[in-house]
Amino acid sequence: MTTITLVQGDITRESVDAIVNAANSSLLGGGGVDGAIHRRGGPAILEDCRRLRAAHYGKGLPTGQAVATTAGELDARWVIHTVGPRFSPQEDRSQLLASCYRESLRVADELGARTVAFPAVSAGIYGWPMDDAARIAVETVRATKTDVEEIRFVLLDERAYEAFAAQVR
Ligand code: AR6
Repeated sequence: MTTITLVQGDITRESVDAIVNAANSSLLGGGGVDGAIHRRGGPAILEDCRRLRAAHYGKGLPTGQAVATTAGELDARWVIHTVGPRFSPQEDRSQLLASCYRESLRVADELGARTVAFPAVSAGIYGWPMDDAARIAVETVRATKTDVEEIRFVLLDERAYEAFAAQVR
């Protein structure tokens, strides 16, 4: 049984087995939640990202995939970095966004993580409309078979929280 919970706040303050990062394919950090995770988690996360890049992702981590690193100084064991698609009004990229959630849960299962915190992937700098991002997130995790016991969506502001709450209700 997997439970879905919602929290309004900063994901870097959560205590869970794994925190999911809305990264970019370079894995070298950025703004938004990515910037916050690297700032608060410290340099060990970037060191791990650089190692992964050198070993496997010289061309970048493809959109829709996920990979784990240490969580550094965060109150978690791992950060799972996933690359969301940029929103496009011309092209339906929702399968790529769904893939971020599926792949992150697959990596979480490989690690043995039981509690996983997700931000609203792609719904910030990548421009995805929040209601649609919330629908895809909740529908996808509900449809994914996983050993994760708690999937916690951590939403920075009230608007995002309400969008997810409308899907979970
Ligand atoms: N805790 C929880 N949610 C947060 C936090 C936080 N500390 N900070 C931001 N959010 P974004 P994206 C929310 O832009 O759209 C980066 O530069 C934010 O309000 O972080 O997938 C990467 O390197 C929004 O609702 O990620 C990529 O280049 C959600 O998290 C690019 O941005 C996602 O916003 C990825 O863009």
